[in-house]
Amino acid sequence: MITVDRGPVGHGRMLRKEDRRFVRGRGRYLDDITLPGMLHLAVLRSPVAHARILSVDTLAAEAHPKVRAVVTGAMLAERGLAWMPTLSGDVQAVLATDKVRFQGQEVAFVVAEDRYAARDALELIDVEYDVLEPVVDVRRALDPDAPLIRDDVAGKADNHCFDWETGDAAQTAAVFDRAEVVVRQELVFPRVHPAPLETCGAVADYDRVEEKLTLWATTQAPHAHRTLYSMFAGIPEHRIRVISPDIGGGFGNKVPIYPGYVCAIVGSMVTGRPVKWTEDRTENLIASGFARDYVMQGEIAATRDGRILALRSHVLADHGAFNGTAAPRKFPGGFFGVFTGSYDIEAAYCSMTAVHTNKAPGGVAYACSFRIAEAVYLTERMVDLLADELGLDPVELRLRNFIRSDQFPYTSRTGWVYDSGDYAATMQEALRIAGYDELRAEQAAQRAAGDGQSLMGIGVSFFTEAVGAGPRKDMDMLGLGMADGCELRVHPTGSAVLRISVQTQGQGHETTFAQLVAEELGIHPENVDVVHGDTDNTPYGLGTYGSRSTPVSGAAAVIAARRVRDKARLIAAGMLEVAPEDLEWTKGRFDVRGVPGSGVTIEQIAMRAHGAGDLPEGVEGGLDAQVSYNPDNLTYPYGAYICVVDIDPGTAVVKVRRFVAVDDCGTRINEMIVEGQIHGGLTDGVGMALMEFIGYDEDGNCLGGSLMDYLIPTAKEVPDWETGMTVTPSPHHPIGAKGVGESATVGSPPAVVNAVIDALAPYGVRHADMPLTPSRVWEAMQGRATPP
Ligand code: MCN
Ligand code: CUM
Repeated sequence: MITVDRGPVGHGRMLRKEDRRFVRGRGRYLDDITLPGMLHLAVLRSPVAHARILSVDTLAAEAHPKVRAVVTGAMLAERGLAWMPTLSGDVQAVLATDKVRFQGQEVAFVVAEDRYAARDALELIDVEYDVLEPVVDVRRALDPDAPLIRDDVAGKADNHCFDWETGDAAQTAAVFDRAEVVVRQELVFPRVHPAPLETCGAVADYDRVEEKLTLWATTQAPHAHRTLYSMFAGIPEHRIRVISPDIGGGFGNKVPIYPGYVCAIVGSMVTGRPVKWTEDRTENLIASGFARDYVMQGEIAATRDGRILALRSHVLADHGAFNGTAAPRKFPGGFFGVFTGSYDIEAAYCSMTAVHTNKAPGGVAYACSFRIAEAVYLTERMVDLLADELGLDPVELRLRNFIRSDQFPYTSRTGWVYDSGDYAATMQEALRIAGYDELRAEQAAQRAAGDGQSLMGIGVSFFTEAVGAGPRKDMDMLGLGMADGCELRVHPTGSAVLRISVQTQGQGHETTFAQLVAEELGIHPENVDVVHGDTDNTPYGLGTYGSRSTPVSGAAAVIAARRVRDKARLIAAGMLEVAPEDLEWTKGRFDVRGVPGSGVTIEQIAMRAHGAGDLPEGVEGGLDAQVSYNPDNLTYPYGAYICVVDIDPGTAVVKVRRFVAVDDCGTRINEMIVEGQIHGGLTDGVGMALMEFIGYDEDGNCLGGSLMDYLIPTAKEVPDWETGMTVTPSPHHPIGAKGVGESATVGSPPAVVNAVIDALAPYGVRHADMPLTPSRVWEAMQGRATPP
């Protein structure tokens, strides 16, 4: 045990506890799990985007000497398991029975003695397809003659998925009618993929004697998954244990339940042996949860002198073949309604039409804050377009329209209650770090010199997120309320174990959650063990996504520690024979008020709580607390980002020269971890803005099926990040912390795009869609619009 040093034991920069095992290669990821007698599962996937299945012949595969089972959709259908519910109330085929609806869709699976045999046997399965015309272009999905994708749904006659709206249409129209200036632009946020380093996988072990299923799975939400497996497969919930081991990145990709997990479970039930399934890179990219894929019509209304009056947008959303989006039930468009952004405006309205196409299901993944990434991109591009129209500096236009610090809590025009903020201060800090005026002067000088060697662009974005879903009255997933829990136990010797319902995929929870408890109890974070990712050993909660761990489970941890402290006070009072009110807490000890050193430490109290002798009247033994936290509201982190790019006019290659990010996520538990989150998110943002893209050809073939085609940025493509911070605590979180895990991914794409468009101003370019690859930038420089 670490000796207690009452120095800065709580919040602050602290090296990550989990890195001890990660940097020594001692992490235990899904693929490290090997059980005696374990079999391997491989999935046969559709080579085409849309086809009727005429027949599936598995005889040759079954005859393979190492094959133990071959399962088709028809076999699952007999057990009522061919279709499973998605997180947004649609259904998705586990294995196709009638048709395949996207390239890469699961058609059959093989369980064999080893992975190679399983893969080989896939080749022996003969599927006869009657290929149908696919729906690839989202804009044509609702055409009267478009092929019908979801003929599995009774009565369905078109590819419509859902409609949704928010804001006041009439009031917004009235404001637009009288506005002096209106700017319109279509913006495409293309389909991208979270592409975590570790792909998805599962090891299922069904014990036929105990009738108990143990499932190791790459899931960001083990408890929610367990409940859904129970509801779907009929296994009693207490007979399912879901373990989420070390995870090599989730980024939203590991929120949904994928057919592969279900196949692994079925495979184990059928063979009576443990079964492992792991995706390869291509399977992950073409068939698991994508992100974005929004075509947005943006409109912004303002006065001539730069007062933003209203925002309006229509979104055409591509949800792929099945609506596999993970979003709270009442929010089919996620939190896109936060699209009024950081501005105090008079009116706003958004309508959304979501459609099905012959593409992989998903929709919310990749550090999205439930579609706020799309919303921020829309608004921050529209504000820049307006600044251009008005001839105003984009920073000046933003400063004129920010919600003022004295307006918080601020209710947005679409009904979101922003908890706290001082946007102007954060913007000013970013301007200071960037040296904004000097940058503009340098750009002006470059343009005046007109040597054509390089095109410098400066892009600004300001974002507000809504993270920490969420209050149970408003938010649930498939009827499960979005609360999260924790359980804290202080052992007799004063060390502690904290069991949490959220699950780290790299965010460092084993460190930051220990720090939360350490700060409240005055014990060293090294003496607080954090247990997560195991439904048998952690309290119930909905898991990690939407940057909700700190706002929800983090709050639970603080409250649990404070309850333990309250109980410790009673025990200390008994030990010192004084009234509890006469005790004074300083980190790690209770002393008699005014007499420092007179009291007892938390370790002494812990021993007493478990030890011999009487406790005060009414106080139970032990020093534990359990909390399920239902947040009052979301938290609203925000930030100001400034990006400087240089474009080579000869090759149209964009180089990101500098990137300044000033984030405000309220109180920071561990500044170093927060900075790491921001560095990662900024890298994501540069990737989306400049290179990441899941495209399809006209036959529905996925063009982003490998990391040679789906480009993700490396250290070479990104600059040294320049980060800064302001701290505006959340008033309703027990330590004032807001989530931060997605902020930089959400806030940075518009800064990069705004910078590129700014650089191209001498060419008269007004807009070009992401990803701004050299060819797209080149097209824009030639006056050609982004090809669809
Ligand atoms: N933190 C802090 N102070 C704050 C806020 C957060 O010290 N005021 C710390 C937290 O304690 C936690 C980390 O920063 O260790 C992120 O916290 P939070 O914002 O609560 O987000 P979550 O832990 O819920 O993580 C989810 C978020 C999401 S939704 C995606 S997507 C994403 C992201 O985290 N996926 C990631 N960052 C990722 N980082 C890694 N390495 N891997 C992923 O898969
Ligand atoms: Cu939307 S990606 Mo994160 O919320 O797991």
